[in-house]
Amino acid sequence: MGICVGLQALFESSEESSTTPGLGLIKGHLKRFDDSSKAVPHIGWNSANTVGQTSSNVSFYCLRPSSKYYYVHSYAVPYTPGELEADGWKVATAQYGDEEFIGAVCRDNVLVTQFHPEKSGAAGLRVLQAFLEGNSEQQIPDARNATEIGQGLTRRVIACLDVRANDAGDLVVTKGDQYDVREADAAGGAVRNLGKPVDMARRYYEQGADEITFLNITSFRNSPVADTPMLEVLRRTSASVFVPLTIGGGIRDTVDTDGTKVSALSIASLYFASGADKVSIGSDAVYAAEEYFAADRSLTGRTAIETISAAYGKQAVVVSIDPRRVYVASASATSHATIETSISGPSGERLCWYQCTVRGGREGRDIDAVQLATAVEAMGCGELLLNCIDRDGSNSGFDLELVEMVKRAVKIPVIASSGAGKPEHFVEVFEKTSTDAALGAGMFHRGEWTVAQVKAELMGRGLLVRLPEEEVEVQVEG
Ligand code: 1PR
Repeated sequence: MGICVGLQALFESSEESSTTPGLGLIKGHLKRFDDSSKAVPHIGWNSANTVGQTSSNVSFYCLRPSSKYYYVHSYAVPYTPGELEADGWKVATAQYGDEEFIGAVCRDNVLVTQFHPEKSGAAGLRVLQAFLEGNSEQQIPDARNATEIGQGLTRRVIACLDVRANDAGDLVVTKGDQYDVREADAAGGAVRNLGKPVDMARRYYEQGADEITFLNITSFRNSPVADTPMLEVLRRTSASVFVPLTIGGGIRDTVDTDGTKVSALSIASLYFASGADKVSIGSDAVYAAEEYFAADRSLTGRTAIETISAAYGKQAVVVSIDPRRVYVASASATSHATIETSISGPSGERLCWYQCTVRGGREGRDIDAVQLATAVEAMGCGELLLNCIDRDGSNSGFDLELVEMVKRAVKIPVIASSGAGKPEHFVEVFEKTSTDAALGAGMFHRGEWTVAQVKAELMGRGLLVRLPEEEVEVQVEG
C-alpha cells in the first residue's frame, strides 16, 4: 500500500522532477494542477469515487462514493477513462476544478491512494482496515448515481485552539479578545481557561472539524525544546484524532535552555514526529519577508519556511499572518497598498492598510499583509492562516475585505480566521470571498455553537461539506 507520494512513485514520471523516473508499475504521468483559476496545493476533503469506473455498485477497499477523504498535494495523475482499467487496475477519481484525477488505484494486493486515509476520519480508517484484512471488493451500500452525490472539494471548517500555561502552570486552551487572553475582572486578570487541549481537540473531531490547529501562543520559552509540552499534546491528540493537525508557535531557529542551537527545521521535525501534519510560522515569517524585500526579493534558502518546505514539502508549511487595520486619510499617506473599506475608521477614514505584527500582536512592523503573503509564497509556504487582530474574539464575522485582498494576491490556499461568532459567518465568508477554508475558536470553546451546526448551516445554503461518519474501532499500539 502506498499513500500520497507512495502512489506517485509507482507511476512512470512526474513534472515535479522530470529527470527522475518513477518505478513505472502503473502507466501514467503526474502533472501539476493548473493554478490559473484555483488554489494549489489542492488541500482538503474530496471524493474517491469508484462509481462509473468499476462495474456498477462494486467498490474496492471500502471506498464509498459519498465519503470524503483528505488530500494534500500539488501534482496528480489526470484521469483518462479506460486507460488504467485496460491494464486490470480499478480506479477511484476525484474532481478539482475542471480536472479529474486519480484518487486511488488497486490491483491484486496493491492499493495506492493519493489521499491520506490515516487523516480521513472514519472513512479513511475503514480503508486501512479493509486493506489489512484483504477485504478488496465489496458492494457499495449507498451506490447512487455519481452525479447525485456532491463530488469535488468541500468547504473546510477548522477549529483552532490557542494553548498556553496558565498562572498555575497547567496547560490550557485560552482565547483572547484582540489577542488579550486575560480576564478583565476584579480577580486580577487570570489567563482565561476554556478547557484541556487534547479533550477539546477530540470533541471537535467528533463534531466533524476538518482540521485542528494548535497555536502555542507563548512558545514555552523556558522549556527545553525536546520537552515542549505541545509535543505530548500532539502525541496524545494524534492517537485518537484522525484529521490533519497543525501546530504553530515558536517555529524558528532558537537556542535551547542548555545553550545548544536548534534550527527551525529540527523543531518542525520534532513536531512532525509527534503527530503534526503542518507547522505554522508567525513572527519568523515576518522577519524573513522583511529580509526578502531588503535583498530585492532574493531567496537565501536558509529561512525556516524554505528549509522546512524543502524537507517536508510546501503543503507542510503554513504561515500565520496577524495583521491589524491602519486607517489613513489618503493613499499617499502610506507606502503600503490600501483598500477602500466599507467600515470607516475612527475619524471617518475610508482607506486602510493591514499592518503585520509579531510577538502575538504586540509589535507592528513596516510590512503589510499582501507583501507578507506574496513573500512567503515565493519562499515555499503552502497555505496562509489569515487572522485579523481587530476581529479576533469579536464575534462580528470575518474581515471579508482582508480575505479577498489576500486571496487575490496569491495562488496558495487561504484560511480565513478571526471574528467567527455564529454559523452564518461561515456562510458569509464562503459566499462573499473565495477563501479556501474558515476557522473558528471562541464560539466553539464557549460552547455557543458546534462544528456540526456550522456544517448544517453551510449545507442548508447548498455549500458542500464533509460530515463525520460512524466510528471505526482502532487500536493504536506502542
Ligand atoms: O510568532 O511563530 O511564535 O507564532 C505564534 C502564534 O500564536 C501565531 O500564529 C499567533 O497568531 C498566535 N498568537 C500569539 N498570541 C496570541 C494571542 O491571542 N495572544 N493567538 C495568538 C492568535 C488567533 C487565532 C484565533 C482566531 C479566531 N490567535 O488563531 O484563534 O483569531 O478567534 P475567534 O474565532 O475566537 O475570533 P510565532
